[in-house]
Amino acid sequence: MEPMTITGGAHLARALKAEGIARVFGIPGTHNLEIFAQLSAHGIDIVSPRHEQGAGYMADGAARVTGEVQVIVTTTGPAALNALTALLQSFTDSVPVLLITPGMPLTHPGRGNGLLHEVRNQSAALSAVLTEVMRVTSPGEVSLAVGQTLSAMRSGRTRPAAIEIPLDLIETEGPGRLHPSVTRALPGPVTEQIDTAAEAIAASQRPLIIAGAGALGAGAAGASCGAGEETTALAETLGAGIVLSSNAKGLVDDRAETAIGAIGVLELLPELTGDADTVIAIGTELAPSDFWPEPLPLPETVVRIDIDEVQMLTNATVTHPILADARAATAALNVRVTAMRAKSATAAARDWTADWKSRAASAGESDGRPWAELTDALTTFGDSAETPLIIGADSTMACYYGVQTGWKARPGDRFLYPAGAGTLGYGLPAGIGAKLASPQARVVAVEGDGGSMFTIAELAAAVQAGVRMTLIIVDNGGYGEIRNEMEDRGDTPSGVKLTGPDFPALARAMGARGVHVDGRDALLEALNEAEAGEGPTLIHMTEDSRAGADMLRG
Ligand SMILES: Cc1ncc(C[n+]2csc(CCOP(=O)(O)OP(=O)(O)O)c2C)c(N)n1
Ligand SMILES: [Mg+2]
Repeated sequence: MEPMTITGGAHLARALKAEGIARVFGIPGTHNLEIFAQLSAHGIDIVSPRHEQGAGYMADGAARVTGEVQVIVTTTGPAALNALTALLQSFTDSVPVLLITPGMPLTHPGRGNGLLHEVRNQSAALSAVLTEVMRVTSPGEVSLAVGQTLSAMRSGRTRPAAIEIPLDLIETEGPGRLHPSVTRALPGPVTEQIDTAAEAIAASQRPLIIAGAGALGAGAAGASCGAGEETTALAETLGAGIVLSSNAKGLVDDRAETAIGAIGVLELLPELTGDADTVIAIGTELAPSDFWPEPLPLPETVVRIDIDEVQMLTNATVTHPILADARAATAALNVRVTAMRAKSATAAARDWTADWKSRAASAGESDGRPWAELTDALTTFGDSAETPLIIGADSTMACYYGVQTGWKARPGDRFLYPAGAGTLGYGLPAGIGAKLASPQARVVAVEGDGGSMFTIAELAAAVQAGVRMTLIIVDNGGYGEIRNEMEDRGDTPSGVKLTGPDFPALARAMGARGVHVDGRDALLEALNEAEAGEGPTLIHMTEDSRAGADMLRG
């Protein structure tokens, strides 16, 4: 804690180390040399992504599976802006990634003088995406910025943030001390809110729980996390079904009687929510990017558990707000409801839930048919070991129509999906970050032939870091979803057909293994071989779909 007179870069590394940051994802440049020197001097590991967007997605994946703040380091201008898309993804999905970047110097020789990497207003660009952006003004202030920013990032709803250090301060010495972060404990539920909510739902006939990644809390991937057990217990007490957002997969067992599944893309979802007489929303934005069919009708009784007060007014008319930690609130609600709930009501609700579970399963199977072999292989692969399976997903049909609904996740598994921003090229780097942060887990990324090319360079980073994981590329000859949308509008598809590389050969050129497979059994065998080997493996497969029939085979 004692004051030291050191460079801004040294203040940064010292503060990060004191905050327990053991690894950063970063790319060095002329403006951040002192930062890299100090990170190394302080024993902080550096992972080398091949693009700043990859760095951001890696950090995002690592943060999602650990619930802990992850740090990326870029240089000024293009590098920081390259990371901004990834930070947008983290912001829209409430993931705590901290960007550290140099900025234009404090003492600047004038506007637009053509300094290397000059940006007119870099912090304004960051502020357009992030709510927490600090530009420091002295070397010693760097550690204060770290302490304050981490305090905010570790309290309440987690979100990404940025600290910009004017590049002249990075190498300038100045006095400063450590300012350790202070974290606000999640609020426990208010008894009165629990009591009135419990009363409202105890008599429900058709109760439905909708859970989002907020219900996972900061729970690390593993057997039981967040409010998973409590959510299942409440569903059992009520006879309610549970619908999950994409990123809440792994909160509960997809095969449980109470689990209707991650069906945010199914057209029947509004019928289900409209048929319910009570909805209990736990840690979910109820956002259009999570639950696609619009509008999503909600019943008169809506109980909402969230730690963000603003969410209480967003995307729903909430009759019973419970502003509290999901786990504690769900547990308290269950205790109260158990005391009041009639057995006959639970039995009747259970039949209603079973009916919807089977309707959703048929609809999911029908929408997911082109990816049935993929999802079946992933379920069998997941079941073959006790360790959690983490899927790094992408904005491809194979993920949102296929794996999201079809893969049977177990409690503790994870589906890292770029839901809010819907970016492309997320799955592979997110998977790399997840594996580095959670080495005991098994990691499979699933990407389309289009999206994968956005960040395929990160396969080289995975090889270098010795990351054992699999990347499955589902090839339909181009931007399949967009092609279908064009056709549905009556347009002649344009700009969507892609002549891809020889994916397995590309992987081998980067030092990874690369194979092509046909069918479920060959895929499963390749997944097992990849898991038994070292480093990353790319598995290429083709898709038998409407888009594939035209672009791949047409
Ligand atoms: C960064 C970014 N650019 C463009 C898009 C628009 N977009 C959404 S889906 C898609 C097609 C992706 O193709 P692919 O990964 O092969 O998946 P497919 O649709 O074929 O299943 C595109 C271009 C996007 N979501 N993100
Ligand atoms: Mg495609």
